[in-house]
Amino acid sequence: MDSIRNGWFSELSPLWPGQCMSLEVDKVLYHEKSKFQDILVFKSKTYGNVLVLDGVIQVTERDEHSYQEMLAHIPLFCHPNPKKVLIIGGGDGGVAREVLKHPEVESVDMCEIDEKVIEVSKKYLPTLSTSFDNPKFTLNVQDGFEYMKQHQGIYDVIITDSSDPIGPASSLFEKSYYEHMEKSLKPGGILSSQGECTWLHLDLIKGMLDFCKTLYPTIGYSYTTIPTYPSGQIGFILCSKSPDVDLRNPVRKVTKEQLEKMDLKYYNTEIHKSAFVLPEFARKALQ
Ligand code: SPM
Repeated sequence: MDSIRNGWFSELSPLWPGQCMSLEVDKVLYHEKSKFQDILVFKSKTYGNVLVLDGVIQVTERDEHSYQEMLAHIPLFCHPNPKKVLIIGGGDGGVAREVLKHPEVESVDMCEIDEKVIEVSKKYLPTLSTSFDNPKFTLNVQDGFEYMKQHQGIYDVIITDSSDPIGPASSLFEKSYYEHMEKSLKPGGILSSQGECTWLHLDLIKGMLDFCKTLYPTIGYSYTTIPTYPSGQIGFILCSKSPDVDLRNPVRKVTKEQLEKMDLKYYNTEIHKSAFVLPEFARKALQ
């Protein structure tokens, strides 16, 4: 396997030229090609089990909560009463785990195109894939575009947990995808999507925010820190169909009791607010 040499996995990609994250490998647990992508799971020396798709780190057990919590809880705490949630992608189950921590949520539909990712995550990432048997949860192994065409005007929150814009997820970064989500959301609905990294993909992010502005009255960009994603951070595109939603100030504030009960390791109300404060180079480019 090219990505593992001398006991180290290295994440090489044209999306982050001239740099890469390396993790020391303890043991390769799984390596197969699915219908859609190359799937690798290895046990690392210091980050737990690691899921890699087409050579790119998706999840490590040690830091996954930073991404999954922020992707899920920012839109959910901004919605006054999120009952019906759709997740596109997210086959490892981590985002569904977070969404189902909200007692207001009555149903979670997930649309994941690659069944193998789900199968492998159930086996090797058991702390993420906790929701597949939850009675509120429904899995659709299907293309997200097709699914949304058949399910319009019904979701309070749509979360897109995708890989990067190369390979099976590339269409999820295009305007037509955001048009589909706009149609599938209820009035007042909110979306949150994997929004890449300001250190690496400022032009892509700017382009996405520009087309989002033409589709939604409220938009925003926030980010989280995460050691095993390139440059140590990843962002989120947020949009609401309501002009009155303040994405930076959650309408529902998480209480001390909820922090404990929901087992939140990264998200709190202060970090929600500060996640929208961008460094000057990014603020200038994206304003
Ligand atoms: N549930 C976790 C799935 C991960 N989805 C996002 C993966 C992104 C990996 N690449 C990050 C590149 C950032 N520029």
